[in-house]
Amino acid sequence: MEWIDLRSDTVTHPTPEMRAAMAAAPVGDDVFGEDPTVNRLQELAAEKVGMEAGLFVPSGTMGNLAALLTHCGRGEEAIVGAQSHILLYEAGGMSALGGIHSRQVREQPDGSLALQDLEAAIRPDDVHEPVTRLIAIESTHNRCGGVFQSPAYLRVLADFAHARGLVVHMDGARLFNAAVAQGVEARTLTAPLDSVTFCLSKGLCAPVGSVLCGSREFIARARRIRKQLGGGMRQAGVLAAAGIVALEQMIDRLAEDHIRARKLAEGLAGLPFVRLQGMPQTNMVYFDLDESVTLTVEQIEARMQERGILIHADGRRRFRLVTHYWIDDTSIERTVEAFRALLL
Ligand code: TLP
Repeated sequence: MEWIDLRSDTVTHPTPEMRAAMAAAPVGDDVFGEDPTVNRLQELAAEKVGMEAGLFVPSGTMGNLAALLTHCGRGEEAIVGAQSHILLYEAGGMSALGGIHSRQVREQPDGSLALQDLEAAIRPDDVHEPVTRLIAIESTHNRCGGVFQSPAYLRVLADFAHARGLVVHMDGARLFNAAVAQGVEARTLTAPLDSVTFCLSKGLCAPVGSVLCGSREFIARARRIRKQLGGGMRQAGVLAAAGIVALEQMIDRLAEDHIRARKLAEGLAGLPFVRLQGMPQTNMVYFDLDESVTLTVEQIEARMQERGILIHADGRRRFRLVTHYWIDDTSIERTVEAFRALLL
């Protein structure tokens, strides 16, 4: 049976071009800065996001953590979205490992952080309070439905933060989904910001890795933090080689994933018991099942699995389905049909 795996775009496997590039990659010791393939990936990444330098890291989580530990000192505060991945799904790394205090601001339905909420969250200069240092923004925003932030908003956010002596870090795990969905270059979104992490291993299909980008001075400091975290890799060029293919060949095709997510959402919206969170902007379809459905989400997951479809519940009645390179038109039709057969 061929699996249809809609649990995440993290399940993607490397393409044949990536495997070939990995086999042929020239390598060196990257802790010494001597791996030519890693260096090429980092330069390419920095160029894509309009920043001076990049740092190859094993995961999006490490990229975000290294950014926060580089920008913020112990007892300082990072303003994060209440639904953000950094806050909810990174095992509290910033506080556990960096002593960084989080201040949570509720996202708007479009995933943005409202400037008036940010203004209210910034601490005054008062010895009782932590020092606000950073604002983290997520785009695309996972729990808000894979929604993206516009270049105009990001510019305003950066100006707002800089005028108050703060920095902006973007968790851009799916930055290129955000760019492709808006028909803009990634750098148009990120250039005003202070740092960004993006992932090579999600919709872009590389097997491992993310890149943290920022100024040359910031990345030099982040490099030492990566070493502290155990993320200094040696002949990592075999991994970076797949990342280069990801950046050179896999960005534009993300548009296909967005079209399929929309088709999936339209198909599911035609079923009476489905409440869509909204029409997908990128590759994520979030929906709730109404109370008329008597099966639990665990039973639904198991029955779908019997039909060769892997899905992931995200709450008592909520699912998130994610499209990616290994999901084709037939997968979408089969999934809608399976939901219909199971629940009608
Ligand atoms: N997200 C995963 C799970 O952790 C939830 C997924 O399946 O979507 N930022 C964002 C916005 C993410 O969605 C993720 C992964 C990360 C960071 C972390 O990336 P990794 O898994 O490489 O550490």
